[in-house]
Amino acid sequence: MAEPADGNARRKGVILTKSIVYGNIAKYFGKKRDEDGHTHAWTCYFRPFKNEDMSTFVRKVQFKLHESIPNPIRVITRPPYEVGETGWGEFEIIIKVFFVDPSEKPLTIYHLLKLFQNDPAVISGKKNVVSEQYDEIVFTDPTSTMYRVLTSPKSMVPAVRHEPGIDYKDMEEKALTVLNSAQKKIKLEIHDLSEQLKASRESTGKLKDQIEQAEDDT
Ligand code: SLL
Repeated sequence: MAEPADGNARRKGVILTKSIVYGNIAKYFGKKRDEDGHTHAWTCYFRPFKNEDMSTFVRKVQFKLHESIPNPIRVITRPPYEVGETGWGEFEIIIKVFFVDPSEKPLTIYHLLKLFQNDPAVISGKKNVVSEQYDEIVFTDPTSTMYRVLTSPKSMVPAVRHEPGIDYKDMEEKALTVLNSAQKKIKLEIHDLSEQLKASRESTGKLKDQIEQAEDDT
């Protein structure tokens, strides 16, 4: 048998993970639509937890919808990996993720499309329903090809959209200032609490002495 080509060789002992989020958002129309009886608009999505470009290692994402929906198998080949539809009912969506290296087994995810929620804000149409899950894809002994694309700077570095007029540096600094002051506040609170703990330990000690004294006296 021929030696596998370099890209197919497995990196034994290597484990790489990618954090993902999948699920759906749904919006109630506020009524049943006359023409088709549809009540909701929804979007089902598969996306990175961090803002990275998953197309470096994802070849395509297939969403298998309910048969009552025209064209129920939707294949999305580039981000955002999502399907938007309208309808009236909930059902299970099968999300299948194919990787750039075909020898990497596709990942199958089952997501229950959620449209309804017993919450007055949702029922009145003021709030959307969001049903999502966080998960991690674990690549064990990835092939050299997968290793390369999973660790490429393009897939690791957050793809921040640099909108003109937005000062990201300033936003980062402000966020850091908030974090620092929160940290200081927590430190102070811990200090206060440990003082309180010391004081109550002392008073417990005193009480114990008093009890012992009282017992001796009887
Ligand atoms: C139910 N078991 O009965 C489920 C099936 C199917 C939802 C729900 C169709 C939309 C369209 C649609 O919303 N199907 O006709 O495009 O609740």
